[in-house]
Amino acid sequence: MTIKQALISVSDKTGIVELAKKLHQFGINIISSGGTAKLLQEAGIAVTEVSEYTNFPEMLDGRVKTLHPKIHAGILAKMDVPVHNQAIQNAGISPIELVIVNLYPFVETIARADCTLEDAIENIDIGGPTLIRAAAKNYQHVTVIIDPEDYPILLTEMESGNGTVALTRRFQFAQKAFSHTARYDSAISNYLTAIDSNQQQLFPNHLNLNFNIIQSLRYGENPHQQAAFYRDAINLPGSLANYTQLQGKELSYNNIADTDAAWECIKTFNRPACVIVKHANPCGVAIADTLLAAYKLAFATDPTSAFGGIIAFNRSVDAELAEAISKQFVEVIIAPEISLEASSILNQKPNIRVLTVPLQMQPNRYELKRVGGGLLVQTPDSLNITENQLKVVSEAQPTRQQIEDCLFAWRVAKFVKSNAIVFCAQGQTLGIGAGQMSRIDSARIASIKASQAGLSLMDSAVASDAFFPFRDGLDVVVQAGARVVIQPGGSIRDEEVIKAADEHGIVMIFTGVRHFRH
Ligand code: 93A
Repeated sequence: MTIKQALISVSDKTGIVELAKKLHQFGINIISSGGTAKLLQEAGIAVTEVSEYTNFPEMLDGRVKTLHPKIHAGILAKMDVPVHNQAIQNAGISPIELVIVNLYPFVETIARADCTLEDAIENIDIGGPTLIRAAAKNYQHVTVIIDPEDYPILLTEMESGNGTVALTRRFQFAQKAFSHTARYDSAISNYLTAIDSNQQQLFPNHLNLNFNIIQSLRYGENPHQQAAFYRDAINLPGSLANYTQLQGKELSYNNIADTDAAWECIKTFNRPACVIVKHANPCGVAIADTLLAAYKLAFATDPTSAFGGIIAFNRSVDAELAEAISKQFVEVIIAPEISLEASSILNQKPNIRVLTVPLQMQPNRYELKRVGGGLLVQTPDSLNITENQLKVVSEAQPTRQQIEDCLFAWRVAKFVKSNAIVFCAQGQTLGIGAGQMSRIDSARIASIKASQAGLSLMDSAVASDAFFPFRDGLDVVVQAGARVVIQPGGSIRDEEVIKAADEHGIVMIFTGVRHFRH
């Protein structure tokens, strides 16, 4: 069946002028909604505006444009069924055999940091999906195009088919159209179910998450496990799932998990910083005036563990830094940018995976942890304390440097698995104790690691991700050399612990919040 009439209504106007010109050459009458009609007319293409065609103006700020029986009966009529044919003829409606629509950019709108609920609602397309679904339902008679990438396919078909599109192709377009509107609606549903009537985040009775596969992985945490990497349909450009890989072997499951830990940690620093992660824990973190200085300091924390680690930076990696990193065995480098010179240096080590991700703070809506037969869901730990939230509880008062050291140690401790003990000085981690079942053991390990690396803990600051249940943990860190301790407080033995700090003559600071990470 030759296409005589087409309806075009597109938000993404890419390639539409060129397509419409071609359709016009096929002798097709083009009907088009306000903005699209204007663009085509400006390009000198003859189009009939929907409002002119229906003799009904667009109304409600464009909420009603194409929602009219004259449009929808023209799309839905089965032209080989005499009563349909007769009915539309009687109503003075002519068939529409081609529908080209793409929808209001709902997903792009909600991805914007400043998107309000009102913005999101206004970007829920009603008329567009109705056109798409009507055309897809009637694929026996109608061709539906929802993706500018399909314009060339459509034209090739029409050229070879003398103005017609083959039924198999129409069916394929209809399949694509219904998948598209389904995804569109689930993005709306996901967004809305996460908001309660008071605009607060809430946990709905039914959690409707939507993730799309990025890649299959060679295996999971272990070679006998299968695995894949998925991206949230709600796009967060500053997140690892949006990585670009510049070189290197395929990412493994463990690479991705560790790189994510490094990337989320590096994003919390304003100064040039370096985070080295091994087995999900930072094994060296530093801030300095340059990335190179930060890298050297971070590496010095624990050179043994840094071997084969994941290294993250929060600035562009330059040639000098690339030279320095090339000297060590590294699995993954991640940064917002890699300079061309740095790239050509890293290229000489083709096994190193080099990734870039835009540096943007956009926490996930939910943190998910699978448990037997269920799912634990929480909002992410995106709390970052500031200096004025600190409470000095000891007799001794902190110096400016000690406050800076504490804030740095606290930021790092948040990314270390509990129980976490982190010794720092002058923007460098000196010893990190992670993932022990008792806090005192984490404290012992942190000080052992510092001495193994030849780093002195004298006059250091130490952060503990949760309170000291007894004074013994505090005694260990003070004996190791700490002169200031930052911790949440809140233990029933706080008094005993504060007394111990005063006995030692050290500074103790409470944050009032803890950062368990299990
Ligand atoms: O506001 S709507 O839900 N109401 C409609 O009747 C309608 N018809 C088409 N949105 C509607 N559209 C959408 O308008 C299309 O899906 C397309 O995304 C957009 C094109 O508008 P314009 O041609 O005015 O730029």
